[in-house]
This record gives sequence, structure tokens and C-alpha cells, in this order.
Amino acid sequence: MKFVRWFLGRLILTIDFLTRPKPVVRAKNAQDAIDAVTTKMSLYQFQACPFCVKIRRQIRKHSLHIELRDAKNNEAFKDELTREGGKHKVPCLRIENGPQNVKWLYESKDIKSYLEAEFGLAA
Ligand SMILES: N[C@@H](CCC(=O)N[C@@H](CS)C(=O)NCC(=O)O)C(=O)O
Repeated sequence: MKFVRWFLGRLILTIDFLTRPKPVVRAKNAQDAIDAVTTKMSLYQFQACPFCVKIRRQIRKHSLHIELRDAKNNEAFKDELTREGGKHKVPCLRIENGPQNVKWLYESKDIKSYLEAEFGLAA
């Protein structure tokens, strides 16, 4: 079972690598404006999770510079996600609008919709 999961993970990563979208190129001021917002975001994720791959592809396609945090192998990120986010489930987008205003957004469908709405992205 462990091998099957490992194999499927490698397959997903290979297909993702071979078909990954080309990042959009924006005017510098437009990209700077987006970067100023994405600097407050981080994505807790596992490398071979298909739901995380979906979000990483969206991030790449739209050139969103969101920090990726490995919640499988990095114990600090894993603890943070469970303790502050409420559950150890990925993907989860952490959005910080000040120290007292941190939002933990779970569910790939909701993260995708949130990013589309926030940055006016085409689906
Ligand atoms: N419906 C969720 C499914 C997410 C999900 O099942 N994630 C798995 C990894 S692929 C997970 O976090 N499992 C918890 C764990 O392995 O600890 C979504 O679309 O985001």
C-alpha cells in the first residue's frame, strides 16, 4: 500500500512536471502590486498531494509568489498547521492581514476560488 501511494505520488509529480503551465508575465508595477499581497500568504502543502499540485499549478500559471510550506516533512510547519489552523490537512492557505487577523483557508476548491477572486484571475 505504501509503495502504491509512493508510486502514484511520483506519477502525479511527473505528469505535473511534463504539463506544467507557463507563468504569465506582467508589467513590473502590476507584478509588484500582486507580490505585495502574496507576501502575506503561505501555502501549507505536501509535495505529492494531488489537491496541492492543483493549487501549485494555479499559483505557477498566474505567477503568484506564495511561499510553499512543507507540512509533511517540516515538523514546525506541521505543528503550526495543526495548532493554529485547526487540522493537519493540506492544502491550506494561510493569509495574514496583521498579527490578530490570520485566516487559515482549507479545501483546494475554496483556495482556488479565493485566489481567482482576490487577483481577478481567469479560471
Ligand atoms: N477535499 C480536500 C482534500 C484534501 C486531502 O485529502 N488532503 C490530504 C492529502 S492528499 C490530507 O491532507 N491528508 C491528511 C494527512 O495526510 O495527514 C481538498 O480538496 O483540499
